[in-house]
Amino acid sequence: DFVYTTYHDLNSIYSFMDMLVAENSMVSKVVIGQSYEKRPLNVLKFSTGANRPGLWIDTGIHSREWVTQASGIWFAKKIVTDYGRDPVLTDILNNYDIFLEIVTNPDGYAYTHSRDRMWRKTRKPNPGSSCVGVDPNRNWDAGFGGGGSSNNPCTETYRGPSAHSESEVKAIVDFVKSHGKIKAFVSIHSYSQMLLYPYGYTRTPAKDQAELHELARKAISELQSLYNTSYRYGSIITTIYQASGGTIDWTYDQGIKYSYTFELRDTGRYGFILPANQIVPTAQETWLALMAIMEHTKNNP
Ligand code: 0X9
Ligand code: ZN
Repeated sequence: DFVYTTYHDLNSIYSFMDMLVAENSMVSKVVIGQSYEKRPLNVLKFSTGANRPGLWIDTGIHSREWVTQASGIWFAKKIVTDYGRDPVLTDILNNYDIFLEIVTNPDGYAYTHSRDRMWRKTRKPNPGSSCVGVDPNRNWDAGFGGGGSSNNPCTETYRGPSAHSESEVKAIVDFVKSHGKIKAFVSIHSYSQMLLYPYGYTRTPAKDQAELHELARKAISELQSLYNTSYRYGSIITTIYQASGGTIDWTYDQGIKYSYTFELRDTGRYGFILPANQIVPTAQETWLALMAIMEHTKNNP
């Protein structure tokens, strides 16, 4: 049986997904594209009926943020376990499909196991530079090239040659556009213990700022109720720092009102190298916040 209390390599996560699909009729695997190194970009689809609007969750777009992929695995198991048992999740899944991309940057994730545990970016070479990779959270067409992103391929926040130049990003762009009915989009990072909403590229408040702020407050209060983990919350630019070309600014500008980014545990003691005994508690508390966001989305169509 699969172990949720340790970190797994890429092949082990791919096997987990196939096992979950084999054992649960509500789960299927959608391949939305392939990475630069030609790995599949697998999205788990949890669905109990046809033609439903969608809720999106991604983890691991920054490959070194291992607690996020590990939490994504736990969320997948939680969804199949709780459907038909937890009335709130059951109601959500009777009206919405959930899409979960656990390894959003597979080339980077493989590299964090084989060569460099602290690798963040994609693994696409940059012509004219010996430095590899693009920051997939600066590559979206939302204030692309603005403050808090770099044009230097040797930096951790290199935005890439153009918006959506990274196949890992473009695959999600194409998926969101062709689906057409994604109602909430949650992109999960670590670390800092924050729940953030748009914008990151501009100080202009999002038009739904008041509602997004109130829902963030509710979500983090649910999160804190489990292990007393404290989170900050607010817009990206006012709470963490300016970041242009970020995922949820693009999804919000596409009309997905409930666009959020988490920064999971911790606040810096271990940082990206979070001890494995914190995987399950991190996933459990985060799930409560995700449920708050999904339930609010369902109740405010
Ligand atoms: O810098 C980032 O990309 C994020 N922090 S991290 O340590 N995970 O790298 C924060 C950016 C805010 N999120 C979005 N712009 N979506
Ligand atoms: Zn990140």
